[in-house]
Amino acid sequence: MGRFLAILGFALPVWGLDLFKAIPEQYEHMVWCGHQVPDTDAVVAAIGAAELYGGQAAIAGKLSAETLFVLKTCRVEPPPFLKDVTFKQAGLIDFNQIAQLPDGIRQDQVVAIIDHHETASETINTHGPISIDIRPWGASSTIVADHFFKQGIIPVRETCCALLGGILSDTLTFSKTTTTEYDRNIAAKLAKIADVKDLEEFGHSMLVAKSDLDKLPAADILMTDYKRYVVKGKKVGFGVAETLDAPALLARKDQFLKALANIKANQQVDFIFFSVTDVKRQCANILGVDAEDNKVIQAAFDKSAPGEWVRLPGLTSRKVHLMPRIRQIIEAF
Ligand SMILES: [Mn+2]
Repeated sequence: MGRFLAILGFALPVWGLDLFKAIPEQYEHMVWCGHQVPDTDAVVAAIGAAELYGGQAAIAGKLSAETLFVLKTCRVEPPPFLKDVTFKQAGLIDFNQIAQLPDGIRQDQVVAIIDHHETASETINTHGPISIDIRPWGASSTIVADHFFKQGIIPVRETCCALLGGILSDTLTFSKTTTTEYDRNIAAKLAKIADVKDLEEFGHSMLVAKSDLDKLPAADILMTDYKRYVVKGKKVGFGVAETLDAPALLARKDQFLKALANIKANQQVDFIFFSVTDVKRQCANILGVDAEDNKVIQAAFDKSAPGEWVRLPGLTSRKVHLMPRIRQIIEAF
């Protein structure tokens, strides 16, 4: 009987995480983690989720210059690497795709997902029902902050500042087409608590930190915001560098071609793309490395120049503008 109760006691919270009612003391064993290559939104939303629901935040890869800037500005400690954490259950932040699952998390450990991305053909599979909250908002940080406020809980000031950074990062200070009224309203609320007076200035400083890429090798720039996808069984890698100084990166085309070829060979992806996204001119500049990649670019955007950047004015979001077209083409091959 005692054993039975013990099993029951352990079994109880397994599939029971309620995103709408935080019980932090029940989930101390949990880890909250974003996609393999962390961006600011994924990192700070995981920090927020751990504060609200219990457990701890972790990261699966190196932090970007922008994320380090936000954490430093907000006086928040960077989360530890996932491998240093022991945990029983996991909450996924800012992704739902198997291809983006960090090493060290098994699909059957996942009890919650908070995200704002498409559910394509390769969404996580679990053994039981889990809590999933995916909303078409500008940032996962907005969704986490909304859970705090709806439950009448105020995040600590440092977390408010960090979540604000996550929203400004993903929406490029409300300039992206993915921005919603929720992002603006919740950002204003967070800014008030964190005592951040000038959102434009905070967002701009983040962009400057992000654009400081001169000293980085091409391969590192390519991997700073790199996502993996599986489309109809084909592996796709797609790196993005959003920058205020696009010309400096565009001039390094030969280095990027070499880096793309290396990554394609090492990761054995079927397609690889890289976009230097020019924030000033609101324009993606996409590069593929071989005939297969260029065929996809040609079909998706009706433009191609093998070995050259393909300029795509008005297209800035990998999630909304670039990846859906690429996905469509690869699915139709
Ligand atoms: Mn995000």
